[in-house]
Amino acid sequence: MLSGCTPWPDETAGRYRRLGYWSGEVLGDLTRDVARLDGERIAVVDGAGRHTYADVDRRADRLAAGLHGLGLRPGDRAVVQLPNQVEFVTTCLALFRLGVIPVLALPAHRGREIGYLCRHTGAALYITRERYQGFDHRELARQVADEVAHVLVAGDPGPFRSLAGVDADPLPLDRPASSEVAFFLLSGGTSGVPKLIPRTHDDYACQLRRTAEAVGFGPGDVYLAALPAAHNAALGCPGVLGTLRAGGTVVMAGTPAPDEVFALIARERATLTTVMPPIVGLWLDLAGPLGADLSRMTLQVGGARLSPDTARRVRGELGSPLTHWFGMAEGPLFHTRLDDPDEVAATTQGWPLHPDDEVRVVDVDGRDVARGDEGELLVRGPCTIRGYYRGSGDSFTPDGFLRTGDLVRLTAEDRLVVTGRRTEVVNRGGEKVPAGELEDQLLGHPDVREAAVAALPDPVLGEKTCAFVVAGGPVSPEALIGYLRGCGLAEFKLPDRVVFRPVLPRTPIGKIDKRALVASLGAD
Ligand code: OOB
Repeated sequence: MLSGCTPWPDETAGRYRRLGYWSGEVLGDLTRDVARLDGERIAVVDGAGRHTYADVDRRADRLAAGLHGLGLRPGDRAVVQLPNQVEFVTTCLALFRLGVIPVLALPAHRGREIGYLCRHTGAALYITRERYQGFDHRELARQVADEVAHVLVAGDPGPFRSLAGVDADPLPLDRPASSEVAFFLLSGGTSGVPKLIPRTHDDYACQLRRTAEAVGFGPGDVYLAALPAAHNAALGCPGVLGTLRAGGTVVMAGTPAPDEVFALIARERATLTTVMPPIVGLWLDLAGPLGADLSRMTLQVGGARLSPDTARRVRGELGSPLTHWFGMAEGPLFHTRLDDPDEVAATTQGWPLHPDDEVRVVDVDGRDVARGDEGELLVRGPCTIRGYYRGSGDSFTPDGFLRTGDLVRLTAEDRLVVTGRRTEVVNRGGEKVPAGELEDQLLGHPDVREAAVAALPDPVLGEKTCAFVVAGGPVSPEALIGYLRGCGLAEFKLPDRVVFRPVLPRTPIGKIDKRALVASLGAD
């Protein structure tokens, strides 16, 4: 396994293989069979058109050969920042085939995150697109150009190399081992800078297979990618990669904005999509007025707390089947079944995805709590990683359980109910803002003496971000936001509110008392 990553113990890996959970499949092969047997079938629909399995598969082979010609070799890393377009798929497939490991950045990431990812992974390559949602990504490319050997740009490359121009006759390439790292996802649940999550071919193929089974997804199905494909929820639950594995069609939406997606759902007859809770609320409000019929599309909802009331409205008002998911990029997945009673989907996150997932709920001392009591969720299983890339801190127990940082309880039927969080992350409707990362950035401002970031309740997003600041000079909220933007922080990490305080309250052991800070807002 790639150095810096933690393999599963031999005995466990052997068992997962013997039981067929890990079947030796590699992700570069996802499109092979359909491309050969039914090549004219549509694999991907995006703003540029309809792309067949044969086209996608051929382009991936040619890109892999072109990258090989640039000197890329198995085990190299490539930071990939592509929005929902066919190049996301062909690039990932090409890298998988070559054994080069994509590091999947979100389109919203900016210089700070991209620079960190390039440095931390020692990436040889940065792949992006010319501009997206008004932002010129070649600007980012300029900032990281010294860190990587090559920059490839989809669209007008400016001073860089064009992604489309990397093209060569296919080469015979060694198939990577299925136990090897296929790609890196970014953590959403941990505090501090995003941790890198090495997902192997074995564990991810297992996830793709089981998630497709869970939602009854097959070759006749059409998946609408409304969230960024680089996020685990849209990538592989079954998402974009699981759809290709099943022989279905992926429809790439640029954004989950109702006017764009409602038209796509109707035109392409989408049968499944994944969204985060605020989008469900938006769609509920606008489907009627915009005359959209979503009743033939299953809604897979997860990423943040889904209010029971919103969940109850889905079947009644949209007529769509609803499945409620708890997921993490690290691998743990729980979900409600499509034949569960509506109330189960409204009030729980269901059962673990895999029959061999081991689930514990523990107190602060790591002891199992009584069923029904709240504690931290620990998970171990065939789709859950055993360590982060280059440093796991105390995120895993000595016997390999991931400490999720989420507070949960189990119902009498062993279904999961998420009740809160132990780690300091603000969950803005599914977009995760690590409090520590934002605090560190704020403290970099010369006029900020102390900073504490906390979540405030929000009717739309569930939570929003509030920065409490002790100023050491004349500084305004607008100036601080401008400063943070200048640091190259992704837009979704900028605080929704900045509040100045003369001092920050402390707990008896001297930690900043964020609960008291949030409570104090009511008194303003
Ligand atoms: C998904 O993955 P991440 O890695 O962006 O975020 C994981 C965190 C969890 O630790 C938890 O705090 C929160 O997101 N979360 C939920 C939730 N689902 C995730 N909190 C409350 N209720 C839920 N249903 O967010 C993700 C990955 C795959 C599928 C779905 C979501």
